[in-house]
Amino acid sequence: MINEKIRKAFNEQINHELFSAYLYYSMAAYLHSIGLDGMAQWMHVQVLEEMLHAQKFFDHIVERDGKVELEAIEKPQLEWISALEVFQAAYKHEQFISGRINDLMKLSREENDYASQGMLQWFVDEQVEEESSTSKIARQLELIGETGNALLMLDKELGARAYKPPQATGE
Ligand code: OFO
Repeated sequence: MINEKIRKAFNEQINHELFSAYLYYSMAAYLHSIGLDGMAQWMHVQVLEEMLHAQKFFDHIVERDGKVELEAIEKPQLEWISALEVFQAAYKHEQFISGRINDLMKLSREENDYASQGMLQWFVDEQVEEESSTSKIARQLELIGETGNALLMLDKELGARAYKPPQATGE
């Protein structure tokens, strides 16, 4: 049985993960609106990954006989000034999520919840990847600027990203 403090904190994290999906959906819509369909595709894959993150917390609560309680999802930002600003914002958001995951790990240690720590370690590793990918794209956009062939080439490259469904292990 999951302890009440952890159950509440994980419920809140489901909301953060669903908001992440919603934010990246909004970023995809903006990127489509300025003609960068490849970068929008990259964001669509990110949306699916965020849904999977929410599902992992949902499943963990249910498997340990807890009740999931969903809250309203905040409205995301709708406009940015450039693709660079989008990816800088995505990087900043991922840093915020890493902080949340670290707080959850700290709580699960204080509560001696070893089952949660195992699950959260997957997220600790995932956040290293999420911060790295968004920061790398933001740095590339800083280098190449807002227009020109290099921007279109990066757009094409990012458009090749495909969603990889989780393995049978549940990860
Ligand atoms: Fe982007 O890692 Fe979940 O929120």
